[in-house]
Amino acid sequence: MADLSTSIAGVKLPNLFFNASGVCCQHEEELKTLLDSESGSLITKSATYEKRLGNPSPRYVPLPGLGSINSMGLPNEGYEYYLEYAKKYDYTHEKPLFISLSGLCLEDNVKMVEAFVTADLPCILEVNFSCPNVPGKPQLGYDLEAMENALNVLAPLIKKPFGIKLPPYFDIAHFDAAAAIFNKFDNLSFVTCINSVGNGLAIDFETETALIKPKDGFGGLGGTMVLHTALANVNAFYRRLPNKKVIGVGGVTSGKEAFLHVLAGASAVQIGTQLKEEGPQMFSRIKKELEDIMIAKGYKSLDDFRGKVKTL
Ligand code: RRO
Repeated sequence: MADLSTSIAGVKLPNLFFNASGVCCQHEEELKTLLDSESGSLITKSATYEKRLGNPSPRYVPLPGLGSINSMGLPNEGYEYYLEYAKKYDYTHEKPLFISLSGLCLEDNVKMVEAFVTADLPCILEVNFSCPNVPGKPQLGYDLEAMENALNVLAPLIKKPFGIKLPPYFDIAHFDAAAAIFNKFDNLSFVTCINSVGNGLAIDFETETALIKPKDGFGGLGGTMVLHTALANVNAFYRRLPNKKVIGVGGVTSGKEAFLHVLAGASAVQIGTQLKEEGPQMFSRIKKELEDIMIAKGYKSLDDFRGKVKTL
C-alpha cells in the first residue's frame, strides 16, 4: 500500500491532492463537488474585499495538449461569502479548508485578514501574491520590496501558520532574493508554486484572432506547457526554504507529473487546468496513478522520495 497523506501548516491532509484556487471553487455548489470527490483538501476562489464579476468572456480557453490560457480577472463573491462558508464548514471533516485571499491593495488584505483572525477559525489562509489578470494591477510577487512590506504587515496579524501563492520566477537571483525575504517570517509556513505564467498570448491561426477577450488577448498560461517552470520553482524554493513547505501546482495531468512535483520537493499538489477540463472525478484517477507509481518504485510514503530528485 502507498500512503498519500501529508501535512501543511501543521494540519493533516488524507492525500496530497486538491484544487488550484480558481478552479471549481467560486460557489458553494462547486466546493461541494470537491468535498464529495477524493481530493485531500479544497481551497476557495481568491477573494477580494468586494464581490467582482471579473473580465469579459471568453476569458478561459483550453489549448489542447498544451494547457490553458485565462484572464478571469478575479471573479468572486467577495470575502464575506467565503468567511461565511468557513464559519459553516464542518471541521470534523478529514479535509482541511484553505481560503485564498487576493486583496487589490494591502489595506484590503489587512481588512480581510483581520476578519478571518477575529472569527478564529481552523481554516488555513493562502494569500495570493500573483494574480496576473487585473488590468492596472501588477503582480505583487514581482515587486520584492512591496511583497516584503506586505509580509511585514500580514504575517504578525495572521499569527498562526499561513501560506502565499507565488508567480513563477525565472532567474536564480530572483529565487535567492525572494527566498531570503520568506525566511524572515516564521509563521509563513508554506509557499504555493506556481500561479499561471502571466501574460501569454494565444492566437487562432485561421482567424488570426486572439483566443481570449480581456487585455488584447493576454492571459495566464497553465497546464502541461508550464510543468517544467513549475518543477523548477518548487525545487528552487524547496532547497532555499528548509523550515517551510512547498505546494506544487502546474502541469499535473496524471500521477506521473504529481510524482515529479513531489520529487522536486512538493508536500501537496494542486491541480488547475486538468481539474477544469476533467472535473473532480479526476482526483480518484490521479490518486490511483500516483499509488501505482509508488508501489512500482517501492516507495511507501511521500517522505520516501520528497525532494530527492538526483542531479548530475
Ligand atoms: O482570476 C484570475 O484571473 C486569476 C487569478 Br486571481 C490568479 O491568481 N491566477 C490566474 O491565472 N487567474
